[in-house]
Amino acid sequence: MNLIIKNASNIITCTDSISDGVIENGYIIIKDGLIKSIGIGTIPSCLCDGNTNIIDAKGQTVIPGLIDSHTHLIHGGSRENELNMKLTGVPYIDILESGGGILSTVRATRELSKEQLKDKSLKSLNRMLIHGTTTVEAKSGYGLDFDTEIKCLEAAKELKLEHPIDIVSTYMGAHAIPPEYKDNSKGYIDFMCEDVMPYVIENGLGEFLDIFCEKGVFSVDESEYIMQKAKDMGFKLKIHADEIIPLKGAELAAKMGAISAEHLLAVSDEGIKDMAKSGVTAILLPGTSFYLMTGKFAPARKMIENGVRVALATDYNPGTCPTENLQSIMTFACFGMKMTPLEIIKGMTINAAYGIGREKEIGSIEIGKKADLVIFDCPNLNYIVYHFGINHVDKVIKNGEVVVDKGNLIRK
Ligand code: IZC
Ligand code: ZN
Repeated sequence: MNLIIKNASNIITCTDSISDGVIENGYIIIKDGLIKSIGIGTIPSCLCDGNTNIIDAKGQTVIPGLIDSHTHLIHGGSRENELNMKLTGVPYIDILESGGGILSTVRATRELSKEQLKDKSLKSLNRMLIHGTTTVEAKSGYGLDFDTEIKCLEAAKELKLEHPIDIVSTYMGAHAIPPEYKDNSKGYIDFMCEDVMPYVIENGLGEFLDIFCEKGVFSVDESEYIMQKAKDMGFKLKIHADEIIPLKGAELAAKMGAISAEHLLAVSDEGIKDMAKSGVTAILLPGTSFYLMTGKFAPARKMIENGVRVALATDYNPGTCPTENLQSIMTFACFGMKMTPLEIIKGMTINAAYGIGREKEIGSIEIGKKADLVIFDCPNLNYIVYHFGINHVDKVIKNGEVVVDKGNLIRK
């Protein structure tokens, strides 16, 4: 079955160019799951045969499927108990150091079976899909021991086959030091490098490796050591950098040739220049900035002015950003970091695609790319960001198939 979207008030193509890429009164023709043609006005009649499903998108805006390029999708439990601590001013790192935070999620994740983790994550994937996300990056890092990390990565691999959303997997054993290795970070790093990473790469369980490079977690030197080992094994690199304390994580990302550096609230001017020069994508997580309650956001405008490619993601996790909804992140990016609606949409499409190495297949409305699209019940681009706190999605199209209609999941 072929698919045509016609009469779209606006199509935001998000092509990798400086032009706005906005087509008014446009159409998109989809064949075999791919974008075949894009145009303005009336569809050439020869293209409408009996085997074509036609969607009239009058009054609506079409964008590429949203890409959530930074999530901690697979985990057990929740952390609403931390809310009161946060309100009384207990810092995030202090909660972690006292055995809470990430470590409380580690305990909850170790308790669940693979099937239970899959059931919980499936609900999150469904929430993502109805809000317009068609591709998601998913990190491990709440198991830390061998069996639980592998259980989480296997759960992600199975979900990828079972759910319309494409999942890109990242091994993030370097998320915290587990209690078994308390005061023995060297022992834990050796265990990751010698026991876990080779298994992950050999079994196709993780394409990327990520590290929480932060004071009290993994130092810059430890991060560099792990990144070098990972690179030698064939992982592509990501890093949680300069989130709370300015440690020069962005500089390290550039030095190591990482595909992305993430968070960057405390990035230095040097770090910004290095990222621009080395082509490291900045993945900013303004939902987390909001949730940390420090009032501080990453300097998105400065990064954009300096030529850094800026992507945006949820950071969906149970501690610092419990939301699967990228439309909420649009609000925080606009009002917290002063990004424009076009910068925001590109941050969740083409720039996010670069952040996960998928820019050739997804992230823009271009001939030959996958037909992953979102139709918002909004007359123009600005409206999507302006009217906040609700779900604007009318339809989601994944690989040329309608998977969400009138805001509801289509169950097969
Ligand atoms: O569970 O607190 N920053 N990792 C690094 C997180 C936040 C997730 C968490
Ligand atoms: Zn994260």
